[in-house]
Amino acid sequence: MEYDKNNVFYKIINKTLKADIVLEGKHFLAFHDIAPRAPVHILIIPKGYYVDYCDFVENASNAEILDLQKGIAQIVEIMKLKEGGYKLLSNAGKFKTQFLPEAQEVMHMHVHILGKSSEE
Ligand code: DGP
Repeated sequence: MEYDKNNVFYKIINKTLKADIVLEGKHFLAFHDIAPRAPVHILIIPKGYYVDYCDFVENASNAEILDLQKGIAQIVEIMKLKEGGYKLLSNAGKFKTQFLPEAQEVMHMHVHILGKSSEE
């Protein structure tokens, strides 16, 4: 699937739409999900334009891939998620299951980081 710039994360990267940003790296942005499904629900996205996880891993540079992976670990640290545990989820396409009923809604690669801060 071709990347379509008509999506909200493209606007967040290009600062035409505001987001509650938690962390910015050279190649990624991490911000609070607008409709949180956990006490802590962060989205981490590459600044480069990739549709989904496979597009990202197949076409991004090693520096972009490493930066995003390290960014996830930094978010876990910053939001204090280690003690209580956390989940990582990246929706791609229209697949749904009973316990994870959402398909991909925003066609810009993103990873959901879900958990509960040990400070709460
Ligand atoms: P997915 O189903 O994996 O494509 O989830 C997309 C997520 O993006 C969903 O949890 C809601 C979130 N989202 C959609 N629009 C916005 C927005 O404008 N701002 C923020 N912060 N999150 C958004």
